[in-house]
Formats: sequence, structure tokens, C-alpha cells
Amino acid sequence: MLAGVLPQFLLYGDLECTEPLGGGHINTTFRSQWDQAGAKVRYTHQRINEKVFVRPDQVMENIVRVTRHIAEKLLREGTPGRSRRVLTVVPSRDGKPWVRDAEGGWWRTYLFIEGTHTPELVSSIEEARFLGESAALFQRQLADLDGARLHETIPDFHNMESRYRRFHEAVSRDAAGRLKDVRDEIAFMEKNEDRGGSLIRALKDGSIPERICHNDTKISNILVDNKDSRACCVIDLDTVMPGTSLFDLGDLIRTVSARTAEDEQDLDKVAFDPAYFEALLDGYLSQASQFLIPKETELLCEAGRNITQIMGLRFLTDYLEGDHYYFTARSGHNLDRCRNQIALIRSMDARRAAAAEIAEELVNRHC
Ligand code: ADP
Ligand code: GN1
Ligand code: MG
Repeated sequence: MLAGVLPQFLLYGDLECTEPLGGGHINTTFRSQWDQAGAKVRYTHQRINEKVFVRPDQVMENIVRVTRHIAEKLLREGTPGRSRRVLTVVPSRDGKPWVRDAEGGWWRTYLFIEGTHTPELVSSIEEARFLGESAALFQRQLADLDGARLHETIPDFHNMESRYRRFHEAVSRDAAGRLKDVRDEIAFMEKNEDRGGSLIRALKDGSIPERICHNDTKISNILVDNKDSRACCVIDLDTVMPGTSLFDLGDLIRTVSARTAEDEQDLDKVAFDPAYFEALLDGYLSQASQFLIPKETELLCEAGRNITQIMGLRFLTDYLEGDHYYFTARSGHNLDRCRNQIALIRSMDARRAAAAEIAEELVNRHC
């Protein structure tokens, strides 16, 4: 399929090689290398997962608006290395931001950002600070995006209430016959249903504002510079759409303050680390203090627990439904992920007082 789509993109030179890339759970990603008049240039090509994103055209419309907005801002500000700080969409030969393959699949191409990697785990306190800063910078860069509201590429993506409705249906259907294995996990999710709704209720009743956010800021969606560990560029922009900024902070807390992979099976290792939480929040607030309102700052700690819960719930639902949403590498993978997220919530709860103290001190310092 890749061979069929590459000639449709506006790419010059001689194709040298292609290879699969990355460990995302949703899209299929490749990298290509070209010889362009003696220079080696690389691109990423992604087949958009249409089961997840049913309107790829709207996904790409959002991405073009958002990346252009940020690129223009960086140009105005004179930021060096602009094309490493925001994704650049390479259009098709007929000027569209996507092409279709022979089966009707949707593909896009970006400049490959050289000299970076996507960490699976945070490697230092400093890196945690940079990651927090980059996610908040991304939100700040988009705060003045004008024009129509962005498309909701996955409606109700972080809506805990609708996620619970689907979970309850999955439990009552038990389509894959797996209910018997997950009694404890179901009990945990049921016990936490009301608390899990706090963020979405605050967003719906207007006590926290809707903002454009990324909605999928897990650590491996931020490119980090190989030389200095600074976060370079936020990628995986399919879910950039309206939400609360706390969703983005929450997903970073989930994946940076844990310091274990989300599918780590040794649950004794899964722990919330207050020192990494502190560095992450410090970096985040260094940018986000410019726009957060007091009600948002009150919910900072809850954001991490909330997003961890929604992920645990979604992994469990997918397990019950027969693993059709997330890519899985082994049987029981989604269940491992769910158990891991529950262990992380328990650890967050055990260290809640320390986290609240850190958050209060940092809010006083930055806001
Ligand atoms: P998914 O939606 O499947 O998670 P991503 O957009 O996150 O897909 O891409 C998967 C991986 O490919 C990333 O984690 C990253 O390692 C790599 N990648 C994607 N786009 C780029 C890019 N423009 N430059 C460098 N690496 C990239
Ligand atoms: C998916 O696309 P990827 O792998 O970065 C998922 C996120 C989950 C994440 C869990 C569109 O992210 O919501 O948090 O897996 N993306 C979508 O690792 O569902
Ligand atoms: Mg990704």
C-alpha cells in the first residue's frame, strides 16, 4: 500500500528505503528516506485508523489549521529550528493534505523530525519539566486560533459519563466471555464512577472553560531532542480538539509521574512519584499560569487520577469487547494495561496529600 501512495505525495528525489516506525496504539506509521539532489531527507507516512477516526478529512482539516497557526506564530517570533518545533504536513500532488490508497485507506505525510526520539519512560527530572512545559506551550500557542470550532474528531473522547455507559454495556453483553476474569477490576471501576465524573461535570457546567487541547499528551507523543532532553515538538495531532487543558496535564501526570510503562505487569513497580510530578507540574505551570483560571488550578491533582481512570476504563472495556480498539501485542494485553492503571490510581491516592501540597506550593509560586 505504501508503494502505491508515495508517488501521490509532493515528494522529490529518489526513494532509497522505507521502514515501519513507532509503537503507537492507533495508526500505522512508516518512515521513508530520499536522496534529494545529494541530500538525505526523511518523511513519516501514516495510514489513519478509520475505525477510530471515521472522518479522516476532518482530522486533517484540524491538523492543517493547527500546524499552520503554530508555524506562523513561530515565524513571527523568529524561533529558530521552526520545522523541528511543529509538524509540517506534506501535501498530495493535487494539493490535499491526504491521499487515498487502492483500498480507500487515508494516508498523510509529515517531515520526519531528525535528532529526536519519543521516550516511553521519562529519563530525568529535567526531562519531566521540559515535557510539562511543552504541553502547556502547545495549548498556549493555540489559545488564539480563530475561526470555526475545531471538529470533534472523536466525539465525547474524554467524556467519563459516556465512557461508563459503554463500559456498563460491555459488562452486560460480555461479548468475549471474559467477565469472570475481571470481577475485581469491574468492582474498582464501579466504586470510582462518581468521582471519575468530576472533570467532565466541571466542563459541562461551565465552571472550567473549554479550550483547544491535544487530548493525547502521553509521553510518547512528545518528541524529545537527543542532545539536550528538551521537548521539541508535540506530535500525534489527531485528537486536537476542544476539551479542558486538564485532560492534557492529566495524561502527562499519568505517563510521566509513573515512570513505568502503562503495560508493566509487575504491579509492585507501578508507583506515582511525587518528585517527577513536581517537576512536570512546575514545567507545565511555567507556561499555563498565563491562562489557567483558579477553578482549573484547584483540579490539577484530580486531573492525573481522572485521566488514569478513563484509560483504565477504556482498556477494560476493550478487553471485555474482545480487543478491537487498541493494537495489542499479546493476549491479555488490555487487561494488563487496565490493572496497571488501577495500581497507579491506588498509588496516587496513597500519595495524595503530598501531591496536593506540591500543587498548592507551585500554584502559589506561578499563578
Ligand atoms: P499513533 O497515533 O499510532 O500513536 P504517532 O503519530 O504517535 O502514531 O506516531 C507513532 C510514532 O512515530 C511516534 O511515537 C514517533 O516515534 C514517530 N513519529 C511520528 N511522526 C514523527 C515525525 N514527524 N518525526 C519523527 N518521529 C515521528
Ligand atoms: C492511544 O495513538 P496513541 O497510541 O498515542 C489513544 C489514547 C490513549 C493511549 C494509551 C485516539 O494513543 O487515547 O491514551 O493510546 N488514542 C486514541 O496509550 O484513542
Ligand atoms: Mg502516538
